[in-house]
Amino acid sequence: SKHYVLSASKGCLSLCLYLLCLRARSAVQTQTDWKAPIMWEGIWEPLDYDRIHADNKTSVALTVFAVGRYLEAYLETFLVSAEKHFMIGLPVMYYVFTERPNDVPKIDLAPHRYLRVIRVERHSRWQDISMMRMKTISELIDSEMKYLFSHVFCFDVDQRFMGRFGSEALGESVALLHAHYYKLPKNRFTYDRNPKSKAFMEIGDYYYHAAIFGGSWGSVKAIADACLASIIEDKQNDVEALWHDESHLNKYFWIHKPSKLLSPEYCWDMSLNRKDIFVTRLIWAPKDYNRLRVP
Ligand code: 2GW
Ligand code: MN
Repeated sequence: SKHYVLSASKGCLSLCLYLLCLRARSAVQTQTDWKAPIMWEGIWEPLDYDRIHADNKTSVALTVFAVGRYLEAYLETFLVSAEKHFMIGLPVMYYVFTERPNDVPKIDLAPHRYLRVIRVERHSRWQDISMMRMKTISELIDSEMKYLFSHVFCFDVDQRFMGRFGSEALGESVALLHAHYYKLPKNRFTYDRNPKSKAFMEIGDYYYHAAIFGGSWGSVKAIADACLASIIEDKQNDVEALWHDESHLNKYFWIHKPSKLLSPEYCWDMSLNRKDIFVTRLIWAPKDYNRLRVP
């Protein structure tokens, strides 16, 4: 029948597109050995994900910390660019954590998008500013986010959205491949190698970047709680993991495999030049360490 011909030709077209994508993406791994997808441009269809998540009434909480000089340096660019690219079409709440709520810039938000500012104390050591995010995230999930949002995504602030960062990135637990390590052999990964630290690991699957992680609120709560417990135990033992919360996150995802991986397109360092990066969805903001890391 006519219908059959139509769907057959549609099937043929999809097959061709599929093969094209496979060819285009033959240089990168698109699935882990535990069958989690690795989201590279070309292997997924944006509208499929958008429809499913709209139907499921998915809603997303984004957490971002802007403490000390990071507030003026990065927050406005982060938020304004997120309004252009992050989870467009879904309800979103930005949770901004800072010690100076009054200095948070006023941003124009699209309908169904909200921003909440939450005061946090400013830890004197930057390592603690970074690590203790896990405590704050866990507490806020418990007191508020779990009642309002299906998913939670946690971000570093020193970055800028440049392209679609949409519902395809959502999953039960989501980890990000670090731009500097996805091409390197495993023996170059900078896991914590000190047996005294709870983050200690000898081998792993990938090197994940703590600048972005997410998942269902339950999964993110479990991630934050486990990392926090390890961080606290390290403090009691007077050790600190090599890359702080990132080391603990890598240990967690080694034991609890993430259900989805994001390619480095989702957090790219523009000073690198790689042929397999077809799009940049988010890029690292330049860092002026001398200015930012003095107290
Ligand atoms: C952090 C380091 C040195 C000086 C200041 C800060 C700092 C961080 C700060 O003064 N204020 C602040 O709000 N932060 C927050 O912590 C902010 O959200 C920032 O993006 C996040 C992590 O710090 P960051 O971006 O300077 O660390 P990176 O880019 O070197 O990130 C990786 O390693 C970190 C641990 O050392 C974290 O795991 C981070 O998630 C990783 O991306
Ligand atoms: Mn960062």
